[in-house]
Amino acid sequence: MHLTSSTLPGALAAYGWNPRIAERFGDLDHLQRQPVRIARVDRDGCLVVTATGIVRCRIPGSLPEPPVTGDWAVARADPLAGMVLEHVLARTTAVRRVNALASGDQVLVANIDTMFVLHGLDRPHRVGRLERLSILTWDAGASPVIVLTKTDLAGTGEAVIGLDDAVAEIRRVLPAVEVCAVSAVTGAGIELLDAYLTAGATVGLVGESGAGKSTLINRLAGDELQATGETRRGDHKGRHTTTARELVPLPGGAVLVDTPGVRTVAMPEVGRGVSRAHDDLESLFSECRFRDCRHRTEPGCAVRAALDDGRLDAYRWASYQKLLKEMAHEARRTRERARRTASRERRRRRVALPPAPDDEW
Ligand SMILES: Nc1nc2c(ncn2[C@@H]2O[C@H](COP(=O)(O)OP(=O)(O)OP(=O)(O)O)[C@@H](O)[C@H]2O)c(=O)[nH]1
Ligand SMILES: [Mg+2]
Ligand SMILES: [Zn+2]
Repeated sequence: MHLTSSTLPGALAAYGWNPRIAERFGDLDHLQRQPVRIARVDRDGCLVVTATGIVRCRIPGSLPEPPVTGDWAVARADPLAGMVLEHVLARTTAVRRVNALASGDQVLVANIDTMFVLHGLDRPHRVGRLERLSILTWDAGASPVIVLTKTDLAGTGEAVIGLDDAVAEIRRVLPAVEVCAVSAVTGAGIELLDAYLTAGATVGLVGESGAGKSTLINRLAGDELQATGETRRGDHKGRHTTTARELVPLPGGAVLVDTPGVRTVAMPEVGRGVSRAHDDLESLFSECRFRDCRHRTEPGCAVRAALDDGRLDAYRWASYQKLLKEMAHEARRTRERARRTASRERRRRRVALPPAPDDEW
């Protein structure tokens, strides 16, 4: 039997296979070469989904870039080495983080359509973090949805933030992003997520350790597929239970990507994500009288005018400025670090750099 895009996909159907993907593979008229999706990457290779199931696959050193969870690739069955990755398809979306230890960014998850950015009501609200994760998602070419979790705790001693306050603050700072509130324990609000979980869609989940990513995945899957961990008493911090990025198929045909908890969110240099989050605000800039207006005391400043007549929320403007300032600061630091790393590299050629810690985005 020839494995062609018309005779596939078998097990691939549950892992985000869709007509667009089929087209990108074309016809692989070979028994030995077949389309696969990377389900998980670990130290000595990866797990890939093939038409006939999940198998271990070798990653040859000759690949120009390492594969990441969510990648689509062509693999061949080698009589001696088993499955070997041959090449990785160009990514439709790629969530990146700044990699301070090596030059360039590092891709974390590939080919997601939507990212659920989770935050639990049992944790102090830091809207800046949700904003950064949303911007990273837009930068990747995917759409963020902020998911407030643990709504069953609202009004109890366990919740440290109010649901309405949290939603109001997100809407104020990030009016462009969708917000859903759910409880993975009672199932309340879960149906709000259905709109994104269509057959063939890939949805990533990010958030601090303990935010409830794996619990939500289990709820959506209707099965205890992913390990979950109690949060610490007192500050409700998570225990970094999930340690790898991993594809989890849902009964309805969507596939989720569970990820390890996020500690810090380092931003790449200002990209399209910021404009996606704040295009209404940034469009004011073109109305300022001076092209180089700094929106402080300049005459004819459209931002000042909008602040004065209430069209622009002062809190949002302050938070936007804070974001840009922090990002500029980080970009400087990253460039400086990259420069130092590069010169150290030149001095000590062939000394391998340690990999970046997996859970720091
Ligand atoms: N009350 C309540 N508890 C929840 C809810 N969702 C998750 N939890 C609890 O929160 C704790 C952490 O959940 P996990 O799903 O392990 O969190 P995670 O985001 O996957 O964490 P890491 O894998 O460490 O990044 C567990 O004790 C869950 O039972 C919820 O909707 N309501
Ligand atoms: Mg987890
Ligand atoms: Zn101005």
